[in-house]
Order: sequence, then C-alpha cells, then structure tokens
Amino acid sequence: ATLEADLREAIEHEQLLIDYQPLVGIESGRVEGFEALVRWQHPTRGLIMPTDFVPVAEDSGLIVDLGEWVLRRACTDAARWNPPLRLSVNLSPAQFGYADVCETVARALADSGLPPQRLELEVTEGVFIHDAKRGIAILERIRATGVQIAMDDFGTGYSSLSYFRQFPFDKVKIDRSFIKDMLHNSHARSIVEAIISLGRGLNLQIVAEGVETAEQLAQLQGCSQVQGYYLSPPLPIGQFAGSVLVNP
Ligand code: G
Ligand code: G
Ligand code: MN
Ligand code: NA
Repeated sequence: ATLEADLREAIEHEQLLIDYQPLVGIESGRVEGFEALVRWQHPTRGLIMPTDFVPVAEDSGLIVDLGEWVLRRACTDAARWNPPLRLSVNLSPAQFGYADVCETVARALADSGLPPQRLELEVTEGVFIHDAKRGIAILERIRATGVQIAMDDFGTGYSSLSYFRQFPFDKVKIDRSFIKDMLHNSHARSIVEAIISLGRGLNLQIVAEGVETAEQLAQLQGCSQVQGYYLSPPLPIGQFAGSVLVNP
C-alpha cells in the first residue's frame, strides 16, 4: 500500500500518538506549557516521525483529518492536566486551504471543555504565502475566540516583518537553526538578539526553540520561554507525571 493509503488507515485506526515537549518560562523557571507533536506507530514500519508523513498528508488533503485528530486528542488530554498548563498545537498552512479550521478549533474546544485561553496554535509563514488575506482573516477569527497564535520557525523562509504589521501574533518562536549556530556564529547571535528586541518592541512573547546546551540557555535570558532537548525532549505525557503534572 502507499504511504497515503496507510495514513488514511492510521487516522481511522488510532495508530497516531502525541508526544509533548515542555515550554519552560525564563522568569518562572517552570514548565508553562506543552507542544503537541504527532507520531505514527506504523504496524510494520515502526515509529514514523512527522517530517516523514505530514508532507504526504498536506499533498493529499489528509492533513484535514490528521490535523483534526491531533487537535481533538491534544485538547482532550490538556483539559485534564493539573496544573492547567497551556497547550500548543501546530497547524499546517494546508489546513487553511481545505476546510473551516476555525470551526474545527471551536468544536475541539467545546467538546473537550478546554478553555480557549489555554490553547495556542503555531503557524508558519506558509499561511500567508498562497492567500495572505484569507490566512489573516481565519487567524483573526480564531484569535477573537481567545486562542493565542504563535509564528513558528521564524527566521527561515521569507520571514517578512510585514507579517507582524498585518496580524497581531502573540508569540514568535525563533527557528532552532539560529539557536544551533548562535555560539560560534556572531551573525546568528545578532539575529537572535534582533528578534528578541523586536519581540520586546511589538509586545510579543519570544521563544527559543532547539535549546540543547547550558551555554545556549545562558545567552537566551531575554526570551520569554525556551524549548529544546536541554530542557526536555518530546515525550509521552505520562512521563511528566509527578514532576510537572498531577494527572497527565
Ligand atoms: O516532532 P518533530 O520533532 O519530529 O516534528 C517535526 C516537524 O513536524 C515540526 O516542524 C513540527 O512542527 C511538525 N509537526 C509535528 N506535529 C505536527 C502536527 O500535529 N501538525 C502539523 N501540521 N505539523 C506537526
Ligand atoms: O517546527 P517545530 O518547531 O514544530 O518542530 C519541533 C521539532 O523540533 C520536533 O521535531 C522536535 O522533536 C524537534 N526538537 C525539539 N527540541 C529540539 C532540540 O533541542 N534539538 C533539535 N535538533 N530538535 C529539537
Ligand atoms: Mn512548532
Ligand atoms: Na519550529
């Protein structure tokens, strides 16, 4: 069978799972939220990572069902977390093209009982590329319900500053490639510092992704939050029982 046919099966037969990666507050020093990251437990090929199947889902339109599955499962998980930390879910630009993603988000929140203020959606600049007006209109409708919107992977692609003029993002996540290069490349460090001060000026929360060492963390004290293997890899939510969550 093709990967696409297998993926259709996987969505129907609960072969997908979600790992969660903590976002740690610089000021609080604590886990403040978790990003949901989908994985596919394939019956014969083993564990498949999203970089190997999300593009297939995007090309085939399966991303609508996949995205809805992730959103509903993650909201249902997060609704029972104690303390009630924030949930971040990735949205593919393709989800904006096919279906009413605003309606999907509203239903996932209503059915799970998760308050909108506890949900954050991560989008890439891809949402602006095919039809910027449409992307902005949909994001505005979602944000008006109380859900926060983060710009993911910032610094790659076109990274136009006009996105910040066109849409009031709540948060920017600095792409991990800059964090990776920051300590030995002064240009990467200057870019990170520029994004941090941009965030301060625009009243945006800034997150550094892909933090892998104490040295990197020490240079990122101007950020709001950090995320990366140095803090924790993505893990099944049960792994945070006792340390971060009372009832994961
Ligand atoms: O989990 P991993 O660390 O391998 O993630 C790789 C990529 O897959 C990241 O760019 C991430 O944003 C994306 N990804 C993970 N989960 C989802 C998801 O549920 N929906 C979408 N659209 N992308 C996801
Ligand atoms: O694009 P997005 O930010 O959603 O992607 C998250 C991806 O980054 C996941 O594939 C996750 O496994 C990966 N990731 C998370 N922390 C680190 C890290 O510290 N280093 C590296 N190399 N990848 C990371
Ligand atoms: Mn992300
Ligand atoms: Na990212």
